[in-house]
Amino acid sequence: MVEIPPESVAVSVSQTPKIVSADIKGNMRLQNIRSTNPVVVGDWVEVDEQGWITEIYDRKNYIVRKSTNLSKQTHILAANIDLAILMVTITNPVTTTTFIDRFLATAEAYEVPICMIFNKIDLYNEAEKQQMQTLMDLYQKIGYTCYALSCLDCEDLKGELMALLSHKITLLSGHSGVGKSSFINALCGETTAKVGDLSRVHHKGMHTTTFSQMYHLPNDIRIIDAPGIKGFGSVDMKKEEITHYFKDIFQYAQQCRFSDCSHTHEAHCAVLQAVKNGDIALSRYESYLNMLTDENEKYRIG
Ligand SMILES: Nc1nc2c(ncn2[C@@H]2O[C@H](COP(=O)(O)OP(=O)(O)OP(=O)(O)O)[C@@H](O)[C@H]2O)c(=O)[nH]1
Ligand SMILES: [Mg+2]
Ligand SMILES: [Zn+2]
Repeated sequence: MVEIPPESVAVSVSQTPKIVSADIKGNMRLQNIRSTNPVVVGDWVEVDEQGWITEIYDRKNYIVRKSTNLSKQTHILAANIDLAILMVTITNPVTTTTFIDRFLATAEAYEVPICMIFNKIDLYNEAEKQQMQTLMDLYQKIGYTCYALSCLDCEDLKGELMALLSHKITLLSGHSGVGKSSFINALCGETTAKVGDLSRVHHKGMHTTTFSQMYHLPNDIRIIDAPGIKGFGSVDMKKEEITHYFKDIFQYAQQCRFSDCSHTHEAHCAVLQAVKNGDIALSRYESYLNMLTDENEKYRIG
């Protein structure tokens, strides 16, 4: 079996896997018409001697990005992921809790373990540091491991992070400009991934990393630098299932009087009561409502 990197490109640091160029034949594209990209980073495939991909193995999971047009097509970001890291910044750019919670819910739906990295701590003033700490406390309490660092200087955490990523395929996600490529460079101590100019961060639609790419780092670390994402979308996540992917809300949802409670207006709703008591953070509840009422968005479970 040969591992084929995305778009026939892989970048290898220190450890050198055999890299081959390969492509798929037209008829294979047709077998998977709902996806704009039939072979994605993280896929395991068979390749013949001519460089044609003859088989794509079943994916244990995959993450889909919101389609930018109204067609039914989806764009798969990556497959066979062992860990998803969400990189978050308080400023430059702002990462909203709605975005964070959508990402977490989507990854939960795929049963992909998640951890969060709050980056650019060197830039924050006292108020921003406080805001970051509040968010870290919130997400750590729910059960997500959080790290706070600056890619400009993260030597102290490097060992721990390398151990966390070791022997795994990790998807690194977050808005454009949060520092994903910088993080990969910091980990491997080389300028491997192309880093954007900070002044461009606010210009919408300008992504420095434009396609998903897998980096092979020492310690058997395989990390996928995915382009900055604006939002996650998918189909088939039923409205009544959304609470399943909000761990903090789910524990209360089971105690509601009505089994089909939407947790919006019903009497004896344990979720509404927990929000009132401060046991569920308001931002989390708002993200839940946001997903619940988002008629135009569809969610997909892979
Ligand atoms: N001050 C500061 N700047 C950082 C830090 N991490 C990254 N940057 C800067 O932020 C800008 C964007 O970094 P990138 O690594 O290109 O961001 P990205 O997430 O890969 O962006 P896309 O490829 O567009 O998705 C660059 O100018 C980096 O030098 C940090 O910890 N502190
Ligand atoms: Mg990048
Ligand atoms: Zn309820």
